[in-house]
Amino acid sequence: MKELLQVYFILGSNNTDRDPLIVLEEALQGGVTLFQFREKGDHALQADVKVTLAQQMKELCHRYNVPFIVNDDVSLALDIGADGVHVGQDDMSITDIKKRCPEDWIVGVSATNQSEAEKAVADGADYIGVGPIFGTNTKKDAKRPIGLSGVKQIRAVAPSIPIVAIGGIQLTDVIPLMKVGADGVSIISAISQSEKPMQATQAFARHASYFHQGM
Ligand code: TPS
Repeated sequence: MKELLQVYFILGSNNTDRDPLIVLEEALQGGVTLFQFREKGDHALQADVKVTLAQQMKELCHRYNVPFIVNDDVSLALDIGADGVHVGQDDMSITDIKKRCPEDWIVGVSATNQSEAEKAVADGADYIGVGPIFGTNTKKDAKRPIGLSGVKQIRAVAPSIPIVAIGGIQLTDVIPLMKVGADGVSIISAISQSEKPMQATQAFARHASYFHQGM
């Protein structure tokens, strides 16, 4: 799991002005290790159109052997045969998801503080998305940024759960975040808004794997 979290890319149709399938393919070519489909916010696709995009993104990810995770929408994830879901604190509980989902599903949850992280561990989450680390324009209802020290505090009470850091992350943040206990980084805009998503992803992948191999 920790290896899969190295470069965790998240994308929805409104995170780019380009064709999201092209942006996703370029990112996959650059070395995304895990992908999350997150169709939320202004002009988010609904119903059939959302299902079709999810299906196409899943097929694309699988062509690159990258697991496909759905944000929040457990029914959609089950319907299209996703590899897991990511939920927030206000979404379906890990316990309820585990009752409905295949045994090998990857189930992740967002955590902003130590108590949310401890609960995620107790509930059997496969990983936690820790953040927002920095300010982010991508998520409208984002909580207050927790910084590097927030990751350090969560790592102290949850020594072994896989942690991915998220929120306003840029390339130069990768090594400092991994030094305080993150196993990888999750990114939307630094890849989706990049003019060259493949090169941007490659650079994230190099930084993250450099750390994994023991710097
Ligand atoms: C793995 N979340 C926290 S900050 C943020 C999101 C979507 C915006 C990042 O965008 N952890 C995981 N998945 C999630 N969906 C969340 C947390 C929630 P940017 O990189 O553009 O700042």
